[in-house]
Amino acid sequence: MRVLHTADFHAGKTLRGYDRTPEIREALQEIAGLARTEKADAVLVAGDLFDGVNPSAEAEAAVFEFFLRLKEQGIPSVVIAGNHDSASRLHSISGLLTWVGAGVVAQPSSDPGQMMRHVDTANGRLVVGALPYLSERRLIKAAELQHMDVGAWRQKYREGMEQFLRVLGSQFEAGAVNMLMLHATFDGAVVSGSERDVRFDLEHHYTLNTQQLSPGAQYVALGHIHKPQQLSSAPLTAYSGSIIQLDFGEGGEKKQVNLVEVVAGRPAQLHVLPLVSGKELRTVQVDADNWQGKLGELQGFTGLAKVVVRAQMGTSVVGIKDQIVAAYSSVIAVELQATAGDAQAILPPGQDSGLSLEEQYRAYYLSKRGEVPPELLEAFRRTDLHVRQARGENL
Ligand SMILES: [Mn+2]
Repeated sequence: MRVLHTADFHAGKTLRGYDRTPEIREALQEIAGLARTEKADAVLVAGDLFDGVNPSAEAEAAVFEFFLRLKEQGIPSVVIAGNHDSASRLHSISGLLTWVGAGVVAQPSSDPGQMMRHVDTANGRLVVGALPYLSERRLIKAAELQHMDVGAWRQKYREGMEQFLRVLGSQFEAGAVNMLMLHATFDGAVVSGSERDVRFDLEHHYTLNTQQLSPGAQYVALGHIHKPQQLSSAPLTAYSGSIIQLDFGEGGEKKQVNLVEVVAGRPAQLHVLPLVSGKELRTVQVDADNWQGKLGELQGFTGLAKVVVRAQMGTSVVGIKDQIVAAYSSVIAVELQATAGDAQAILPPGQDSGLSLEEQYRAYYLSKRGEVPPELLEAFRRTDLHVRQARGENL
């Protein structure tokens, strides 16, 4: 049996106002094509089909077209909701999607049968324990939080998830190919570099361990982390990653889908199928007083670029942004970076500096009192992180 695993489409994604949906649609067409040419018996989609809970019509068209293509090719699929998806919206169309052969599990259930999907293929029976994204907030009641430290909170999340995984594993069938699929962060996962400080995010993130996975699973299909990677070989566990480079942190990253070759009762084999759709993302660093020369590398660049301008003390940066954008059509973002002592180089108040919240805070502190003490910066980051988590701005 051949099972194609993909995830993290993020249809509807915009990057600094630039709509990525056409590229995502093209990548989905590429994947449907691979499913046919690689003779996949089934396709697994491990969450984050959409970038937001209220996707654009174009985003919906791209995703629904994908499932229609699979249907035309006679390839069934199993789908879970990710943290970016609206679980209730996906649930509301799950009945319709069943008609094109897509078995959707949008919400976790106390009844394990509701989270199992069975696919009878020409090459045997596939059983998938499908656990959609489960927010830590939903798992741990708010009332409990006030009396628990963060470590206990994380432990509780792990135990709760482990219970779900154990129950799903108990539904596996002898004589069938058994797999798990979930949308979560695992210990040891390597994240893409990011515009935001994802390393910090991960340290404070709720994580699972591959040792918590049912040994009966012949393959564990993961979604959530955008950098494709294999996490463990027993059980065989992997992220397929996002299908295009979604933000500048993923710039230059090779994207892929995973093809799993497996028969009942035997170890599975994982094959990487590279994807070629989607624009390349690139970040270029230049100095404010000498930006023209360095930007030469963007000549003929057909991807999307971000330019980081390092501003020296006393250098005027007013107008640079407009000049760069006018000169290079691939540039969709220009950021100004002030190093210690350069706070005054930032644009006059009221203008969009292009700095992250943390950079703005550092610049502000610098202009008032000097270098930010590390503990204070740490506290600021943590607050910012909690605000973003509360908004659901995860990975
Ligand atoms: Mn994602």
